[in-house]
This record gives sequence, C-alpha cells and structure tokens, in this order.
Amino acid sequence: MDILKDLHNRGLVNQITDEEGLEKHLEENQVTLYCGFDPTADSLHIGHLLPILMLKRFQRAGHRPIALVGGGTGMIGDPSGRSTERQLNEAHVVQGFSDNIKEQLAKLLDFDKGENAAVARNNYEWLSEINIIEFLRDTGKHFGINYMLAKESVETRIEQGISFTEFSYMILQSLDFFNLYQKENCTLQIGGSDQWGNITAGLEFIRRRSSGEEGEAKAYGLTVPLITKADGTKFGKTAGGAVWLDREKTSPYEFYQFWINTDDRDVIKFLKSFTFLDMEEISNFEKEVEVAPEKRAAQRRLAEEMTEMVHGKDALEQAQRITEALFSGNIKSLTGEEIEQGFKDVPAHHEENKEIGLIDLIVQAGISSSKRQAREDIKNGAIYINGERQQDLSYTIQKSDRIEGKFTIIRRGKKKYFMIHFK
Ligand code: 629
Repeated sequence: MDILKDLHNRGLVNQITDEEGLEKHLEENQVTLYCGFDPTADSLHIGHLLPILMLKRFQRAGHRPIALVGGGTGMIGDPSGRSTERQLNEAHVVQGFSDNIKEQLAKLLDFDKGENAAVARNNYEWLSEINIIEFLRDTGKHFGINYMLAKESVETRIEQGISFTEFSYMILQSLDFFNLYQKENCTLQIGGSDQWGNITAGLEFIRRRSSGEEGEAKAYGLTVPLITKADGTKFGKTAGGAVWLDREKTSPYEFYQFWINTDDRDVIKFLKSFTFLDMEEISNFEKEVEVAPEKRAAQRRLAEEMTEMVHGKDALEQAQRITEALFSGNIKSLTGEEIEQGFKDVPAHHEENKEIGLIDLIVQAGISSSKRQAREDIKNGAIYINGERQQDLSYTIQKSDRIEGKFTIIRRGKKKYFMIHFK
C-alpha cells in the first residue's frame, strides 16, 4: 500500500510541499528522510512520539530514516510555537540531554537492521565547525530579512521580543537539511506542524544553493497534525505534568494508565495515528466503542500497543498486573517494585521498622483523624491491609504485612489508598 495514502487514512498528514511530486518520488526511490529532536530536556515525551512513529512508518515502507539529535540547535533554541525566549542550558547539560535522547531514539527505531536501517546524526558535528565569516557569506546571503520576519515563528514574537540567537535558528535547521541532502541524499524532512516554517526555509535554501548545478534540486517537506482531544485539553499532559518516555520519570504503569484513560471520542483516532494496527482491525474497535463502550476494549488495546512499543513486553505485563491488583484489591500479589509504581501518587507515611498497633499506625499516618475514629473505622470494616479487611482492634502490623519487608498498603473505604513505607 502506498505510504502517503496510508498516512492520509490515519489522519497523519497536515501539510506537504508538493504532494504529487513526493508521491512519485516515494514510489520510484528508496527515500532518505529525517526528523530532528532538540535536547531541551533529559527525555523525550509523548509529544515526540508521532514524528518518531512516522519515521518508523516510512522505514516499514522501505525508506531510510535519519533521527537527528540537535546537539547544535539545542544550544540555540527554536522559537517555533513559543511565545517567549528560551533559557539557554549550559553546554555540558545539552550534551547530557543529547545522549539520553539518542538512546531513546535507538530503542524506538531499528538502528541496525537491514539495508534501510535507521541512522542517528547529531548536528553538533557540522554546526560546531562553522566559521562566522563563511557563514555570513555563504549562508546568510540566501536568507532575506523580510522572508525571515514573515515566518510565523518570528512574526508572532516581534512584539514580545526575540533575540538574534533565536531569530537565526531557522538558518541552522536549513543548513542541516542542506547538509543531509548533500551528504546523505536526504530529500524529505518531516516534523510537527510547528516545524513547517523551518522545513520550508530549508527547502528554499537547498534550491538556492543548488541553482546552477545540473538538474533541479528537489526535496520535500511533510508535517503531521497537532493531536487534539475532544474535551479541548492539551494532549500529553496529565495532572502530574508531561508524559515522558523515560520510565524513571513516567513509570510504565503510569504510561499504560495514560492511554487507558483515553476518551471514547478520541480512542479510534489515537489507534489510527499511534499504532500500526491495520485499518480493518481499527474499524472493528470502532464498532466495539459504539456497542459496548463500557468494556473499553479499544482503550485497552491502545494502552497495550503503546506500552509494549515504548517499554517492552515485561513492562506491559507488569503494568497490567498492577492495574488488575488495584482493581481487585489483591495487593499481596504485587512485588515491591510494582507497589512503588502503582502507588506513587497516594499519600505516603514513613514508619520505623518495628511492631506497631493498627490503631496507632492509622492515626499517625493520618488515615483516621483520631483514635476514636480509628476504632470506629476498624470496627465498621473500612480498613484493609494489603487488600484484606482487618476488624480486630488489637491487631498489630506483622512482618508478613510488609511486602518485601518495606511496604504496607492501607485502604480506607472503597478506594482511598495509603502507603506505609517502613524504614
Ligand atoms: C534540527 C533541529 C533540525 C531539524 C529539527 C530540529 C528540531 C526542531 C524542534 N523540534 C521539536 C523538538 O525538538 O524544535 N527545530 O522538541 C519537536 N520535534 C518533533 C516534532 C515536533 C517538534 O522534535 O517535529 O513538532 C513535536 O511533535 O516540536 O535539522
């Protein structure tokens, strides 16, 4: 199947510079394409996933993706889509971020498989070697100030203010495209819709630098749409902030939960744009959402596909076990690590590692407001230790109540969870 048609069917095309030309180009050639990622944090997040998966889609269709880490551009700061100037990070910090991001990209793309293996590049390699006089003569001459001022990324910042540094960013991204075009025969750049201005600036630069050469320089740009949600809130944000691809920042369980919580109105769109399931299978889920939305079959499948893709099979199974244990209340089946993932956001109380009566414990941990209240809660059957109801007023916490010697989960009522962390 024609890759562009598939992308259209999945709602993954925002803009293309010359669709007919690109379609033909993709049909006739193994195309090298790239997408850039600036090291502005120590991890990629869910907002980066769509373009990464786009690279993967092109790779599956036989083309050759380059994942570009912006070790150089990350030192400058892209003004696209931002209303204020960025804070610059120190060089060694950007370097550290670059390493992390490269590692994450390598996990998601096939870097060493077959003849169209994905490759990684870092633009620090060439951008750091540029000489200022050469830069202004050979590159600066091709960028009209009016052209640059008219770019949305700059235009929207004129009032707020923009430094010469960020103003110049588009020239660096254009140099990258030109460099990859020349050295790697890279003829397509993709990105989110915020990257349209930078991508088209690069195309213009390639055209100008190549004019006079034999044959017409031809390269293309394609952007993916911004993911929107039916409820109008921003995609990729939860109460706890961004959803990161680094499991230390967002655990696989939280990641799984993020997808499970997808609205019925969004889930089919997400299956189309984020997964590799074929359209037929997705249309079966569409029917399921209509006739049996309470089963949340589509959400479950989406969460499975995404968690396995980003964190692997073991992490997915763990996330599913935690979800199941929280649902059934059977906490005892979990390992200490799973407890930590599953109860990261519940109130935690630290306790000395010695025998303690249940009443004292739940008062000290703030679970019941007083000893009197604690007695009442226990008597009424509202207190559960690791999922098991405890109605004995004289009960003391045993060794066997401490999962892996460390954790006891107390539940009060239907679903108020507390974690006791024994030192
Ligand atoms: C050098 C740097 C290049 C080409 C691209 C770049 C990075 C680009 C950028 N991209 C965003 C980022 O790095 O800032 N100037 O966080 C981000 N991108 C993925 C998508 C995006 C975009 O990594 O393009 O739209 C998010 O979905 O914001 O030669």
